[in-house]
Amino acid sequence: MNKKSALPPGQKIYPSFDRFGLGKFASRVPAEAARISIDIAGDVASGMTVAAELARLPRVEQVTDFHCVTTWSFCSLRWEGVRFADFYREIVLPGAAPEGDASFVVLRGKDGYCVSMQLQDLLADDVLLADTLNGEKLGIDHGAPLRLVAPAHYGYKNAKHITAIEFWCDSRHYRFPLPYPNLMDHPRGRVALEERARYIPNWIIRPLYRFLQPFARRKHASYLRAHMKRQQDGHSA
Ligand SMILES: Nc1nc2c(c(=O)[nH]1)N[C@H]1C(S)=C(S)[C@@H](COP(=O)(O)O)O[C@H]1N2
Ligand SMILES: [Mo]
Repeated sequence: MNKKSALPPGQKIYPSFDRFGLGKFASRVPAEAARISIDIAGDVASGMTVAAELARLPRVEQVTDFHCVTTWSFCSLRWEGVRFADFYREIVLPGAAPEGDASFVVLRGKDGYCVSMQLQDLLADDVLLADTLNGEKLGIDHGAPLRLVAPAHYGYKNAKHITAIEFWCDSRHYRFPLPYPNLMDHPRGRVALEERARYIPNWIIRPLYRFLQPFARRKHASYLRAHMKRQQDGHSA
């Protein structure tokens, strides 16, 4: 269900929820996305790889809206997974022991994408590591096997295909995968405050992103179709 009221500033409803992202990642559909495995690294006492432990955390279900920085929104998505806060407190803290001020978090995807989040934002109640969307196992289009769901933050903070999460004391080891990374990646990216980018005013960013949106959409759709076709051909061969 999609609704028209109470959208955050500068957002418009798009009628379907499709695979989307930076143009540069459209062609990088991960080949293997069945098995969850997250490397924990950064300024930690000991690195670790998390897999089966996730199943021990309480599962939660939530219905939230999704807002892409390029101004499209889709409302009422039903996600299931575990709270990031539980993952952090039950698994990361005891297992990896991050340094006290390691609050600059970098999430990395199997497609090479990466994005930063602040630890305080990740610990919010509505931030999930999700493996299920609308009652079905996450597909390759929406971030299989596991993705971040942070509804208060723009889509680009919601990393898909998560393969590593790093806890750093500063941003030295991080570069957002766009030219001018320090402009296009807002340190927090909160939707309600329209934190789309740094320094550039929203009256410039909104029309620019609105213009670019259909190109990114088409590119992502066409590589997804090619991927699905390859898979089908592979299975029937
Ligand atoms: N790994 C990865 N995560 C990503 C992206 C990406 O290209 N790769 N794109 C981001 C952007 S810009 C958006 S809007 C959402 C899109 O999520 P969807 O493909 O499930 O619609 O994923 C975000 N997370
Ligand atoms: Mo986005």
